[in-house]
Amino acid sequence: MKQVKKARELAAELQELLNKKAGQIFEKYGFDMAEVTSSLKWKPLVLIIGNYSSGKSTFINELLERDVQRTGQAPTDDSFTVLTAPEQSESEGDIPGPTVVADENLPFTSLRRFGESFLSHFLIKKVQSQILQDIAIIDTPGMLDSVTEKDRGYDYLGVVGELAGLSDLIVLMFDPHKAGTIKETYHAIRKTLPAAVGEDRVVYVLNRIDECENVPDLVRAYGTLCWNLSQMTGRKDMPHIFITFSPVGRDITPDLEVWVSEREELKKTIATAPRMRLYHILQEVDVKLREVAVVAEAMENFKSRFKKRLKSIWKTAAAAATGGFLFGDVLMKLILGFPGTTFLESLLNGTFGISSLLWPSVWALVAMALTALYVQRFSFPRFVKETVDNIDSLCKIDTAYKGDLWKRVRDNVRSMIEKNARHLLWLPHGRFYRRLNDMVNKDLKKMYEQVRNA
Ligand SMILES: Nc1nc2c(ncn2[C@@H]2O[C@H](COP(=O)(O)OP(=O)(O)OP(=O)(O)O)[C@@H](O)[C@H]2O)c(=O)[nH]1
Ligand SMILES: [Mg+2]
Repeated sequence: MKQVKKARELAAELQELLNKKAGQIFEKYGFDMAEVTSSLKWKPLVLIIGNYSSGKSTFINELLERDVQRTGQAPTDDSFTVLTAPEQSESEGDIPGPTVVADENLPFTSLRRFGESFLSHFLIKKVQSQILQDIAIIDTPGMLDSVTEKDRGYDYLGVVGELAGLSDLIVLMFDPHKAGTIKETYHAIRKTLPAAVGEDRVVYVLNRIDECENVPDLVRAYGTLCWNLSQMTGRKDMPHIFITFSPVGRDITPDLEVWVSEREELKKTIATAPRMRLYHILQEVDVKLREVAVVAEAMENFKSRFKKRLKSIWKTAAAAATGGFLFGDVLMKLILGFPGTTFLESLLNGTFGISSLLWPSVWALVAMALTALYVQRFSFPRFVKETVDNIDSLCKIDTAYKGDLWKRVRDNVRSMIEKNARHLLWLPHGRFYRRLNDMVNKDLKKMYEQVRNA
């Protein structure tokens, strides 16, 4: 409870910091602050996915200390159910999918794109329960090898990926019978999860181990799961796998007794979701700020390169203006016979007066104006085109991580320069860059520290 309160305070603090220090910069570069802060909405989410009948709903009922979700040996759930506690004035009940995704105060609006057929398999279930005051748990239909997308009528893996992106913890549940390759599981982990979320939010569970006949049987199931996971995730290290079973209503033999505490550990891990959420928000904000900082850096390069080019153009312009000043009227006199006495002549024969400066000044101004026109009409557009054609030269990539950041923002930078090059020359990109870096290195670091101690 204390952790939840702390999490809320920190979320508010982070929101304020972002608005105050980065709001203006995001706006100038056309980034959507709401995209970052939308994850601050609502409760921490725990997503439970896995094979059918691996015991997802049973585990949820155990967490809620109530029989809320239906359980059974055959594939039971065919819906994505978000379980949460009702607000103080509300009573228990269901909210259908279309209403859920239409509610801007909930984080599920992005699920609208999965269509009617999905929405009829999506709902919020409000249930009185202590744990649901602080977190929301999503129960999902089990993964089945034989079921194709067409049978389901919607993009199941797409939905899992989207929900995984919103979630703070993702529990991936297997059971000993199906620890082998399950194509859908494979796709969900390999393709959707790592792209949408970091590996640190995935909790692996080998469930129903009471059904193993003996220890060798369990070791084999565990080994198979490890092998398959390493194939799927491509990780060199093995993540911790919780080895558990549901003790409710079962005889706990001496063999099984050692694993009871593992179930408790798993439950404790679920309860850390609020703190995990803060980590994730901080990670997301961190990445976003670094992305925008890369944009600022590229823009600063764009601006300073143009300044350099302008400098050499102005040198020529100054020479042209001096030439115009000294010899413009000489040329005029040669061609038009006018003015009678040129500026240089007036200096030599001692007739110099203020009026002698008239034509030299006019010619100097003409030279300057022509240069300005040249820059405006030819030189600058050419510079913009050259930059756009060679956009990667704007960012110095010294680490693979920076390369990734650049890849994500490069198209934004290109289109900003194409559309708004002139305006960009007037923005203080260097200052923006320093402020963003400061936020990452000082403010966020301090917040990471606070979360760690929360
Ligand atoms: N022996 C044993 N049976 C379990 C355990 N956990 C769940 N079960 C049983 O396994 C069956 C499937 O459990 P569910 O909780 O419905 O599984 P699920 O993963 O929600 O299944 P779907 O909703 O169909 O994907 C039920 O009959 C449960 O009673 C366990 O740890 N050990
Ligand atoms: Mg179920």
